[in-house]
Amino acid sequence: MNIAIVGPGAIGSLWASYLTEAGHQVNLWSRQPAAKLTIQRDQYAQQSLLNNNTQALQQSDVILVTLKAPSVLTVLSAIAKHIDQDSIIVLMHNGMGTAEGVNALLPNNPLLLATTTHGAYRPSMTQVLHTGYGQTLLGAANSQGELCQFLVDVFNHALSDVTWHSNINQALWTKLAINCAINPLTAIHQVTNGELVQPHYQQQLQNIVNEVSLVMNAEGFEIDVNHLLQTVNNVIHATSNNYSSMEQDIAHQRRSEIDFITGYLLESASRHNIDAPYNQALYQAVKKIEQSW
Ligand code: KPL
Repeated sequence: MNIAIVGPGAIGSLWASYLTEAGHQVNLWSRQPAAKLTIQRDQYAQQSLLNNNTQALQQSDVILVTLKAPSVLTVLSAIAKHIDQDSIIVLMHNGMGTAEGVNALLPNNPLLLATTTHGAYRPSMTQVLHTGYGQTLLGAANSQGELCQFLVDVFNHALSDVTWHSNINQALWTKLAINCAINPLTAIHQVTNGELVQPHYQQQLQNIVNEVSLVMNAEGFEIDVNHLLQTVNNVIHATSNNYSSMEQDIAHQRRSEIDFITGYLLESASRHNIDAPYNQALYQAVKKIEQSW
């Protein structure tokens, strides 16, 4: 297949590399001006891919968007004129709230949402390291997307384990809950995920997760608060040496995904008339840091 990767950061480069290896014709769309970009994954041979080629983008059967949530609509609006209405759009990022805008921008395209637990790290512009094997879930965000379940086989063949989720929003909400718990705390205190096992953080995690589970229940997802807290703690243990993406954004004075993580939660809480003071305080603390730059 012809596959475009829009926003080849760590996760995008990882998929670009595996999809190329699986025999697909992969092209990139990035901030870099070069007509070709090189990707070298782990110890494998370099791959040279077309970059910012409007014809390749137009001919793409699948457009995998691995941009961070705050950039998704801006970038897709800028390149919408080069996107064919039959191209399947797949959004893969932390946080929620971009699908509505993309559906409005490209109403005829099949739209899928994905979430992955693969770990990837980009030590330089041309290198990507696959730091942890994980799972990828894929599901439809519009009726045309419901017809694209076959993509599971395409992606699974390139980088397993990929499964179809008939209610992808439920999976995305669980990932949102994990990010609401881990990301703002690690960003504000500039600590690794593993630091959150300390008792004073555990109390805060409990408060955050209590509020998130109220909102999730109001959204129609039956969620057990203790189970959710356990899931958060499992992720903290599994990624204990990592700095969360929000920690890294704040450390490098880059705009974080707070509006699409805690911000998204707070919007939903307010729609359901639920008070979420702990999450509200974390949201404001992260915003205050961003505004101080
Ligand atoms: O998704 C993550 C992130 O850093 O954004 C977690 C799961 C918290 C891992 O660090």
